Amino acid sequence: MKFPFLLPFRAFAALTLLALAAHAAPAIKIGFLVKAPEEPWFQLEWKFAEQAAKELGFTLVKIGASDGEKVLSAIDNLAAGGAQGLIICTPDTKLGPGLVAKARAAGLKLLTVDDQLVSANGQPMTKVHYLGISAGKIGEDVGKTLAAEMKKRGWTAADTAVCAATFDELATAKARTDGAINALKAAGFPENRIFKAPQRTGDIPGSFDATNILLTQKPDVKYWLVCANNDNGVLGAVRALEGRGFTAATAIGVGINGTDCIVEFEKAKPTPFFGSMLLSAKSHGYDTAKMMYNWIKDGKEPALDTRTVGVLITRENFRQVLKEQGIRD
Ligand code: FCA
Repeated sequence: MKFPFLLPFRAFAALTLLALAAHAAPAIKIGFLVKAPEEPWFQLEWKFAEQAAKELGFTLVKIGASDGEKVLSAIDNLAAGGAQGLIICTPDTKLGPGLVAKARAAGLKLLTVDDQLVSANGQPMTKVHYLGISAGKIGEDVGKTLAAEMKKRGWTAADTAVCAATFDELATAKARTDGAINALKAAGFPENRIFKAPQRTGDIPGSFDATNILLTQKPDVKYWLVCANNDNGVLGAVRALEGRGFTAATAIGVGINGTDCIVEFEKAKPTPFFGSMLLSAKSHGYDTAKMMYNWIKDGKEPALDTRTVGVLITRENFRQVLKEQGIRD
């Protein structure tokens, strides 16, 4: 070794450089909290967010939280762990103002996805960044699909009724079923044969129970058309219909998400689950994660309100469309 006296200096210089590098670019950490981690839709959102994390080089913290208390403690944990941002589909949109205050106090940038926060008076919090679906339009497409399929089969309005499994406490859900009902009415379906089955919870059991009550009240309907907030809403209704002997030949259901109905489409025998409006899990997972990353890294604020579209999938085309969208191999 020629200049042994230089060693301590070199070690010092290397350490200083490392410290400087760490200071110049703090590791980016982003939380992605979803309300129902067991549902395929949210698993796909996470999968695409993870893809962004890998490509851009940040840490993604996935959190499942089914109630408000869990959301608030998740924010504390994220802040303690050095996160700078939170993407959230909250289990309770009415947490709105409290959630915003808590995130701000914790120094977290906030981007809401899927479900928009509401203020104390129930109005959407339009100043909080949000990426969601064009709920009314997608709902209308559900209604148009149901009306077209009914016409194709030659069912009369007198023999047919609509079961709308509703979850009106969630604004995006209400906009979807309202859109479907409006499109059915616009297609000439009589309003007095459109029935709402209000769900107590936003999951499959919630719509199963609600639909069973409706079916008990309307035993004489020959054919049913079904719409709901999402695939799970239609799935619950379909299971209730099957319990009363309805089949793919006597009931038509059209869901929303296109991700939670794949198993249904893969069944050898068709069920009343006719189709679904496939949403873009990639936009909701990858794009939101990238928006948050750019916001933290370069101060590039995302658009306040972004809306995504849906495309109809059925047993006929789902394999091809899922492949095109990178959801299935
Ligand atoms: C809501 C629904 C989900 C999904 C998402 C885009 O959160 O509950 O199933 O449709 O919007």
